[in-house]
Amino acid sequence: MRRRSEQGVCAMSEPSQPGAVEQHDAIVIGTGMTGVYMLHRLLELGLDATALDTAEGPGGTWYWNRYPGARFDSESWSYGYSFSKEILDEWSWSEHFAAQPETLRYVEFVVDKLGLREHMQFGCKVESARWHEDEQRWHLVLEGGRRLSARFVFGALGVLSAATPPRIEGRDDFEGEAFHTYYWPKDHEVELEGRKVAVIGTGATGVQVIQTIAPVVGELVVFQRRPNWCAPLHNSPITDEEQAEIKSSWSEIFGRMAETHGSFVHGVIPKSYHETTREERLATWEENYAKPGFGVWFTNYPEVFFEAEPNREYSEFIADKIRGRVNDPETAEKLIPRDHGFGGQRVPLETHYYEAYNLPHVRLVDASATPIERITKTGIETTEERFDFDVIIYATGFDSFTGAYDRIDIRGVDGLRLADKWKDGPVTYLGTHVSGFPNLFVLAGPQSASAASNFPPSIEACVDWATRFVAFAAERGVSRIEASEAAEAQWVADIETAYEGTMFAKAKSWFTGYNSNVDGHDKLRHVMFLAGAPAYRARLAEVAEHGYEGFELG
Ligand code: NA7
Repeated sequence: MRRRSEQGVCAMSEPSQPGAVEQHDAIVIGTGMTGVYMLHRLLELGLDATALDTAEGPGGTWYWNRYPGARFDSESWSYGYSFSKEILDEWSWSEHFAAQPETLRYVEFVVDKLGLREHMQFGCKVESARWHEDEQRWHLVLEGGRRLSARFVFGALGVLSAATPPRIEGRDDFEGEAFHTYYWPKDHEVELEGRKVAVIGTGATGVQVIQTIAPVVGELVVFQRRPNWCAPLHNSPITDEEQAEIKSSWSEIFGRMAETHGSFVHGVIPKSYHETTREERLATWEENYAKPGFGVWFTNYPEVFFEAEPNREYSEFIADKIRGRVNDPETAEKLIPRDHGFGGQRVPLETHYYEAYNLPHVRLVDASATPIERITKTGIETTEERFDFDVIIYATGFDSFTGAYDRIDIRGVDGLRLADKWKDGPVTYLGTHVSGFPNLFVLAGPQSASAASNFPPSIEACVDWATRFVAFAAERGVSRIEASEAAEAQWVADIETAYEGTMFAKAKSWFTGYNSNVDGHDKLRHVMFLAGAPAYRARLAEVAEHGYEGFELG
């Protein structure tokens, strides 16, 4: 292991000779929230670490998703890193739910504050990563042929970073502007005013785009295959008094988040549904519907998440809200999900989303009843109608959890391909390691608690745990870490069990790794740790305390 030089620049990070293999102790792939924090911790340990990213700057999700209306659904002040008091003191969020540009600025602020930029390499697309048993090192090849090698590789690829445009015939024929929301153009302003625009997809992204562009465009047609349950965000600016209050309450805020199932500031109602009257429930639900953030989802009676009748009653309460906000009853009914109850899929939070359908130039097309058949030169053709558009926006989601890993040719012991091992769904131990892939840390990814919670606290938990593990390895002279097959099998079995009986189990959404646009992913997979963030952190701590049980250390 190599210590940082006096100037804080890693000797081995300097540009290598043409054809040479750039050597590091550790390589982090990705410079989003996870990669930034992992890189910081590795440098703190004194390792020679570098972070690679395809993008031209840090930020991950917040670098790419520049579509109109992109913003948090978690409270801004609950989303920042908690590890540095200085960062908490120096950064002030302007809104309770910040928009993408501000969040990107936040990540950049953290990167510069921690002096990480010089350890990051942008415009670097990792094409392959191979484990070399003889050297006990990973070898990476970037697009263009550059080669790097490291003892440890940290996948900080994000769970929603492999964007999936729809598989619709004729997509390349369209002569207007068309893009997936993740790849919203950064080099020019997309002209929307007065234009005919189509949005395909009504997940959290589609909802944010639709509500934002509806008042601006000339004509908007939304192609909805299945509706989601949406509820109001109630965003507002943070006043000076609120700012002062937030800044003096960090320990209470993070303390509360540490206790809740999903590391949000919103916890369940500590009372059984069965001990309440309908009047009491309605009063509570009305109150929550009027409050900001995810309380409308999480601050509920526990039975609403697990039992059919309480969930049906709550879903009906929300359905009535939709009926009350959409003028045309037929459109309102189309916007009410029938195939899953409230909370079974990610609940998009919205600002006047439903009211957008009351605008005379906005139309909702039920793409289940009249499916899109093809994209033409001038627009979209369904089984019933032809539409002309200037712009088509694909808000069609991601190949969640495993997609970003599948897109890199990752080969472990004996050339085993990770994409092959994961072809029927991810297989991990602790959501951090994969048997057959030594010294590869899969951070905040499949089968961890990350996506089942407010990301940053879970990211911090994962990264802190990985840091401790690497430090432990360094102290003991351990150069090879591999999850055992038995521990991995048990973890996967536990993950599967936790899905049973939950509302998520049957939902066709990214929560179950479902994606109709990816071969083999049009089935439900077990991709998340659902037993809650506190249980996840406890399990990680337990494994560490027991000398990293379940790992083979060499
Ligand atoms: P989502 O939530 O996966 O939503 C994707 C949407 O795109 C969803 O409504 C899909 O309908 C629709 N879709 C996908 N393919 C097609 C085709 N071929 N035709 C019509 N409609 C299609 O992704 P988001 O980007 O909205 O959100 C991802 C997360 O990012 C979000 O939850 C936040 O946490 C951040 P379907 O429901 O599959 O019928």
